[in-house]
Amino acid sequence: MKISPADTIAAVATPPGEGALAVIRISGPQSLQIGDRIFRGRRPLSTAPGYTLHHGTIVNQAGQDVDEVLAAVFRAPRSYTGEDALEVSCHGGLFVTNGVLNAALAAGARRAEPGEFTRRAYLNGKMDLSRAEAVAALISSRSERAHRASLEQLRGRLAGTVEEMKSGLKRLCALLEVDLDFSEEGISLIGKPEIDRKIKEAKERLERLAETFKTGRIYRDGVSVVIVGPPNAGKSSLFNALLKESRAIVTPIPGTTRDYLEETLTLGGILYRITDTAGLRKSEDPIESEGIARTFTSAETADIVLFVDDVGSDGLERDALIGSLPVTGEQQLILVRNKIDLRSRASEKLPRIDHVQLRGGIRTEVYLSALSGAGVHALAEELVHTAAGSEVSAGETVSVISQRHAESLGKGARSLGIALESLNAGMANEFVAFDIRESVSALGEITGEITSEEILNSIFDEFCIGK
Ligand SMILES: Nc1nc2c(ncn2[C@@H]2O[C@H](COP(=O)(O)OP(=O)(O)OP(=O)(O)O)[C@@H](O)[C@H]2O)c(=O)[nH]1
Ligand SMILES: [Mg+2]
Repeated sequence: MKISPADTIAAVATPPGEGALAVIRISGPQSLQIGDRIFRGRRPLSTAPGYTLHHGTIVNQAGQDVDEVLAAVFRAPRSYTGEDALEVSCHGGLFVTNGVLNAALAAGARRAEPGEFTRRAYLNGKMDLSRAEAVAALISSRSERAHRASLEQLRGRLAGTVEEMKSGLKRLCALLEVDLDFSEEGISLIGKPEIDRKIKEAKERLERLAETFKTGRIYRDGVSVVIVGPPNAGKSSLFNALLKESRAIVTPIPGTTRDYLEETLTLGGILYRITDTAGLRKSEDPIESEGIARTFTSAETADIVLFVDDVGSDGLERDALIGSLPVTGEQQLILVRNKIDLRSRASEKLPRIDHVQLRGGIRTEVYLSALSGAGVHALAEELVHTAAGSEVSAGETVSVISQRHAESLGKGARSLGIALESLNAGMANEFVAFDIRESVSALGEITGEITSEEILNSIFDEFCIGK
């Protein structure tokens, strides 16, 4: 991205399509002069104070009226970007918004790159990098928890925690270095056990924070759940029951589902991407075989695998089938015993959840009827419980939503690990301090104190234009 802060940039900030209103954003040193060229109102915008609204008409290069608008004037540094800026609210619709944008471009503005407004806000010190990233996350959040996590980051929760840890580590460095100055005189300001404890504490905190990314990822991307099992087990029926709509075709013929189907669903504020797949069996039919191959692929990448079988089916066959799935220890497997309504004894017709002790660990077994709906709600609760179970934040209220942040936190923790080793190997304080400083600079990457152009590009390229 070529960026010159001397450019004045413009973009439509609202989504394309028809709407009651749309906003065109203009930011940069020439904003108000460009405003004067395209806006006809009671007074020239360049004479207006910041935070004022003006009613008028946008006129294009050919002198034609484009739309009747409201223009908001912002003066540096009191704007989103920290520059002089204009926000023109016009009527929605592609033709009008493009008309206003084109008028601004013809009057000297340049089309903004994706994320350029927020990038400028960051470069002008209006927000730290973690907050700038939170803007993108907030816009793209699709569930309540994703929204909450990104809003907290936008409000600087992560930046605050990181700053606090950085100053603690810097203090420790200072103590170690002062100690270095006096060590010849045999005075020690801080004992080794104390240093050891402080470094360890900080390292563990960084590790815990990095760990919250797992949950953060769940909030941001949602949880993927794949329904697998033998043909006719009632997978599609369960898929429909969870979605509360008749989305997948259900028939008594085994092999009904050929290709997989994916839908989203929100449970307990978390977004779930649920996939119904083709039943697992040996098949001569090339279409069905391809469907089954896809079932394996889906199972491989899922967070949660729901293995559905008929409650009356043979356990050995089922376990062999489960064993053939590419499910790792990182993934959760829930066994769904379906069709309890067909059981003869009244007590067996009741839905329930069992936690069965197996050699490899505990397996959750949910007894339900996808047909009658009995037990489906309990399964939904179990799904929320399973996803929330990975909230291993252990008292952390901040959750990391960006991989970049998780990596920097991990890097910071590793440097502290090296500092601990140096300390315990009896190395001089300056070596210990050096590694602590490394950790501080890894943390600095999160808030953007230390960043390369490359990192900035990768962050802001993900933004939409106009943001
Ligand atoms: N009695 C009873 N029948 C069920 C239940 N769930 C599903 N069925 C029936 O079982 C048959 C197969 O259901 P599907 O949902 O199509 O099964 P599937 O696992 O998707 O099957 P394939 O797509 O062929 O792999 C249908 O006739 C369903 O009505 C249940 O809980 N009780
Ligand atoms: Mg099916």
